[in-house]
Amino acid sequence: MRHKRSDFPEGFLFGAATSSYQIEGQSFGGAGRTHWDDFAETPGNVVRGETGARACDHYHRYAEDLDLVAAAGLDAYRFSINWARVLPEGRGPVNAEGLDFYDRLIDAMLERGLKPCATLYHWEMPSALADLGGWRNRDVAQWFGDFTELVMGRLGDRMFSVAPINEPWCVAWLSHFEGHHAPGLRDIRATARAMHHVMLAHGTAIQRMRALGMGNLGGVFNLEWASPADDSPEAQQAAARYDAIYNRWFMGGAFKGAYPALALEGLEPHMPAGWQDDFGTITAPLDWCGINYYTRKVLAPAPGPWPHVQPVEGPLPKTFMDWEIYPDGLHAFLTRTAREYTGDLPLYVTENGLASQDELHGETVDDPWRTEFLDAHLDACRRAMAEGVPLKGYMIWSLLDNYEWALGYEKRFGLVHVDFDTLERKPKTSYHALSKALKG
Ligand code: PNW
Repeated sequence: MRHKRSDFPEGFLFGAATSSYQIEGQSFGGAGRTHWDDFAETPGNVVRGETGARACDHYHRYAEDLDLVAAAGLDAYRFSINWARVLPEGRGPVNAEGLDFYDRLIDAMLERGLKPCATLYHWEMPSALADLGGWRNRDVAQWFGDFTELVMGRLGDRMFSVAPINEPWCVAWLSHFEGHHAPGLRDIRATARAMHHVMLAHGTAIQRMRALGMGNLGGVFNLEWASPADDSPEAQQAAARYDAIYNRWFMGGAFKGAYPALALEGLEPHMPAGWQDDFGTITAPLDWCGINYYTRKVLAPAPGPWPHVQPVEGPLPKTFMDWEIYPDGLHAFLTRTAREYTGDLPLYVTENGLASQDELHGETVDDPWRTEFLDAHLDACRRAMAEGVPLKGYMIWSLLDNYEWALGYEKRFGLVHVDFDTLERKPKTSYHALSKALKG
């Protein structure tokens, strides 16, 4: 790597991120079903119909995985707590084995000197609650609040940081408008409800954790830079609308107590009654803001129904996800977020990384593109910090190759290669490069 730890301020946090459904193995330890099991088992939704039933078997191999985090010289581990593992029906009876698992997992982090950074919802909606409407049902905010209180009542004293919900855009828009993630809906009314209820659930969970006396609470938002396809006012407008739906809805909700007009123009007629009265909860004060950044989209106007915007092929080199590599977008988001939304609030990059087709040569897994990608994005971070942005840490998605949702096990984001037949872990060359940089 071009970077080393000493290029960053004292105390800057380096971490690796994962999520429960993508690595643990949903079939182990008495976990309940989630809407991802239902979605993945429905033909046509996921490549080869793959599910997270076994995934990386992290449920049984977590000690080995945390050894890898620690041996890399990383400071923090971002993980998620699986709602259906703790509450198989989403509410009611607790699966003690599930709660015990997270208890052991967190102690294992602390034993290795790693800071536990938890997410409470990385998309494991229990099927029993999905059947009641999931994110479309306003009650989801209280169900999620109750789950949060239960889990943090047991584990809250050992957390470094907590965020309620990973990537509200994916939870709401990608899953209810585009239909690419569970529950796989393509329905504007469901979308408007999910867009609002996900923010209400976020604020409710923050309030419940404050009531327990917890601190260092944040939000994790995925941001995607929106570039107009050309200079025409129509393309500029299309990009601005995309930006409003994808980015500004959630940032505006959490930090300004308002949704952007360009998104409301299509969603307002479908919003649940009384939505304007919920901002007192939605803007519950946060201690930090997390940004997950991967790429940008190039956008053109589109005929047909609102939002009249479509992504078009961009000119930049792409990752194995077909996502353009655009580190300038990370710099732009860090500066814009601080300037327009968060001011002096600490920012973290909570996910950044790429899927690649890595090359196996015996014991070596070669992924020079990952090292290059991380360096380019660390450059973007340093530029933003030099301009005064209070960025406090950077986390890589992901520690392990894992279940990449609708794309199954083919898209590999890990610093560590996983053989999905033997489940053997092999650190890639990027892992070794990072480890050297962090120790140097
Ligand atoms: C994030 N999109 O998801 C998630 O937090 C991870 O669980 C996931 O593995 C990672 O990024 C890589 O995909 C996203 O379609 C999934 O724009 C899809 C999109 C964005 C983020």
